[in-house]
Amino acid sequence: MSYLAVDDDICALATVPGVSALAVVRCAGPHCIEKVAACTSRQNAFMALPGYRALFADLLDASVLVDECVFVVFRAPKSPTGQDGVDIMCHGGPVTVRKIMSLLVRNGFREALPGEFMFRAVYHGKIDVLKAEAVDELVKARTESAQEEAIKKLKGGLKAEFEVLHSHLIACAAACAVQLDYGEEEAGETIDVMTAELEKAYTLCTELAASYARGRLMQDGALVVLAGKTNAGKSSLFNRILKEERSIVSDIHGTTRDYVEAAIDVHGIPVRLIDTAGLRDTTDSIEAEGVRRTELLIDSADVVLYVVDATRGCTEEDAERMQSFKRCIGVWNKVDSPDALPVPDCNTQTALQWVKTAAKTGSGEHELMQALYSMLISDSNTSVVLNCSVSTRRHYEVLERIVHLLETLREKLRCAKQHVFDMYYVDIEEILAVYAELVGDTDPEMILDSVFSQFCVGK
Ligand SMILES: Nc1nc2c(ncn2[C@@H]2O[C@H](COP(=O)(O)OP(=O)(O)OP(=O)(O)O)[C@@H](O)[C@H]2O)c(=O)[nH]1
Ligand SMILES: [Mg+2]
Repeated sequence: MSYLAVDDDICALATVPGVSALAVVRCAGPHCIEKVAACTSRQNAFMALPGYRALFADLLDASVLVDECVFVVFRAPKSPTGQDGVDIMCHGGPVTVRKIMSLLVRNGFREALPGEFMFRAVYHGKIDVLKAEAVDELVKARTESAQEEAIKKLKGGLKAEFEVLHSHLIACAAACAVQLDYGEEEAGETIDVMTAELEKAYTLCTELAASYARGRLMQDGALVVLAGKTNAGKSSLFNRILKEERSIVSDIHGTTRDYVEAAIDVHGIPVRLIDTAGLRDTTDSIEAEGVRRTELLIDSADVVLYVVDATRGCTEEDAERMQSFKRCIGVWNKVDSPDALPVPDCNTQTALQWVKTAAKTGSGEHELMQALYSMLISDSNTSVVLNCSVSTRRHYEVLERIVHLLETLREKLRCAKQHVFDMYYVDIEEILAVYAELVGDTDPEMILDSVFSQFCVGK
């Protein structure tokens, strides 16, 4: 089934499946109002409802009561999708929802594809692609910072940055067009104007592309693994960070057998924090499996917090391990103990950053989170000050293409012995065509997969 089949009636559960006070089953399509009305106890009142009005009625399946619902009717074209629509607010039990979906499908609805309602809204010009992407980002935001960033985009923050880029491209195209129309006397001046506009476009475009590292981090988050030898205090630290007794703590070596994970917010970055089985040679097959899992997690971690028991010190084996990790912070734990040894010298022993902690008292936790944040954003160009950062791969890839085209044109302008303005004009037109893709001002089919298939069903 294709998104482009916009003339059929679609339905989907728009709320999270499961037990809840209410659930919303969303319907859209040219005949959806009469189809839903036909399944209610108040068909005539339903059909007479103007848009954005609600009606309380029984939902019936061949005269058998399915649920008592509130129906909100939307009438084209003043509707969220630009088509007729009905939001069915029913009781939130999964069986009720299943029955309603089945009833709708038997009455001519098709189950919507992910993001299909959004697609229809874009298709009918109710919102643009950038706004649809901002809505998707908003519903998927996992930290307050990510949510606030998405709100900025919803309010046109990213679009404003893109429009500045567009204005430079247009200024460049305009200078070129004037030159083409009025001859070549002022060629030098025109080249200066074009070069200046291209430079501005290039700077902004590279900044936008560079902001993707931060944007993606805020949106997708990071995987952080607590690893180290047994009894180092990994689980104690995990519980301390979570502020709850999630992992079992004991002075017996090998207490944690399988990994335990939790979601935390590190200064706005959504992080999956994982407590793992302590690393040691063992003949116990279950513990060995735990160690194997730890190693797998370490391989895919963005950062490893390698916990060392300060009362036992850092062995060569610890140091070697830590140096083999992509990104690692040494956590010198149990500094509250009278037997704690001095923290190793970064330069001589491990060449790593160490943070001193006492999971037992909470000392050093703040410094650890700060160090983790700094390491996580070390790839992001924080010197870039933009209103919004780019957080979708699609935007990033299109921006990279524009950067490349701008570089090529800049070089042509710089190196040409004789300026061929009609050739430059074709190049600028090509850049503008790629720009149109960026803002979604293009054939909907071109961006279907990369945009709408990522959305939730019911959105
Ligand atoms: N004094 C002191 N004791 C700690 C600290 N952190 C952990 N401990 C103790 O060290 C012991 C081991 O702690 P765990 O958190 O279970 O250690 P682990 O690294 O998860 O151990 P495994 O699961 O066996 O790999 C427990 O008795 C803790 O109470 C600390 O900061 N100071
Ligand atoms: Mg443990």
